[in-house]
Amino acid sequence: MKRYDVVTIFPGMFDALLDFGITRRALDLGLFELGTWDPRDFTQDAYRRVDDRPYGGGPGMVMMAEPLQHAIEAAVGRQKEGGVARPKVVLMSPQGERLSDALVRELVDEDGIVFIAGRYEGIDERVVREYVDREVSIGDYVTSGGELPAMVVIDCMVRRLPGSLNDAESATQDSFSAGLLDWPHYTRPEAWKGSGVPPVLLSGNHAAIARWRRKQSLGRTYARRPELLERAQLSREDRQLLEEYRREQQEGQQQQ
Ligand code: 4FV
Repeated sequence: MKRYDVVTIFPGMFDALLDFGITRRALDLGLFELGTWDPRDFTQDAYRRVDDRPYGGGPGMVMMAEPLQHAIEAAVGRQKEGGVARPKVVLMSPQGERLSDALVRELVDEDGIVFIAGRYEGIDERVVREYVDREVSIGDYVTSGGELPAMVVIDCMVRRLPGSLNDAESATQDSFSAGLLDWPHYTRPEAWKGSGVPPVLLSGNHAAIARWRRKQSLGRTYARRPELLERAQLSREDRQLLEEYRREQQEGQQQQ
């Protein structure tokens, strides 16, 4: 069982993970536990203040060190009580390592993680130095808080926990782990708005279907994310499939 704790001033946001879909079922199966720790609960003042103006001036507010200190220490303490020898503290921030399938696979090996979900302009840097083991970013843009980014990471990890996905679901897992984009999907009805389904998918010929799907993954990755293709280990057959895809695309364009 994995233990995830989140330091957040909006604990209710995590119901989105706990009450729906695959993560809800994984929780019910006891594959992971999730706790939330609100820094406001660790304040002494009547206003339960967790933010203050930045030293050096400038816009916005910064999350104060003390409420965070007590919330982080309480979360780490809970992890150790639960048998996690060395809980990792992960700060979600745009300054972090870019989240990828590879980083998800690394993080899912941790027995316990305490996520810090910042708000405002960010958290006091001394807290980062004192407690944070890794900073992780979900992308080069700014969200209004670290909660949604933390949920993205937790969702990606929980999907990888053994027993979390049934066979049908695990299929979707493979695309990025193979380093390629996914192939296109079709379902009933066979005809929709005058457009049909690629005949190979109706052929029942599983080898031909697998070949078509691999070609689509390679071709779409080449067209949309060529940098992924550079990192993918392509077989000689893959190169042939890609050549075939490109030729078909060109022929398709010439016919238009
Ligand atoms: C973010 C990201 C992110 C920055 C200030 C929260 C916000 C605010 N976290 N990947 N991109 N965080 O934008 O992880 O406190």
